[in-house]
Amino acid sequence: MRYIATLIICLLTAFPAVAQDMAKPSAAKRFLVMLEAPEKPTGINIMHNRVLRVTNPEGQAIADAKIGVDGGMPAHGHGLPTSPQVTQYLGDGRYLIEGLRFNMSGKWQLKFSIDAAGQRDTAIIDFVLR
Ligand SMILES: [Cu+2]
Repeated sequence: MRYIATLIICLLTAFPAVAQDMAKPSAAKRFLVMLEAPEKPTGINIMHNRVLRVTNPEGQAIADAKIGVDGGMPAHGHGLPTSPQVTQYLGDGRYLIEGLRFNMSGKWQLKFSIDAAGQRDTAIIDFVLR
């Protein structure tokens, strides 16, 4: 049973759907990022907001980070159809991202550049929109 559960978790985290929390270490492992599941289900071409939580590797919240949001579909060679921005710090390491919209189904990436407490790093979250 444990083997099957682990297998399922691996499959889900390899290509999670957009509707669940997605967590990942940043490229140089300076931060952990978690893109929280949307409050309401989202779909193709729906403008929505998301929350990104940033912590240090020990899980402590990072405040006062400068966060850039970029992304696109690598297989299609195009970027995001909008220019999402972090507009608000919500406390507890949580940052509000406004203006996200994905205009087709398939494999997407969101790329975050994080600048906090003299440390810079980037994090990529991959997911599939169906
Ligand atoms: Cu595309």
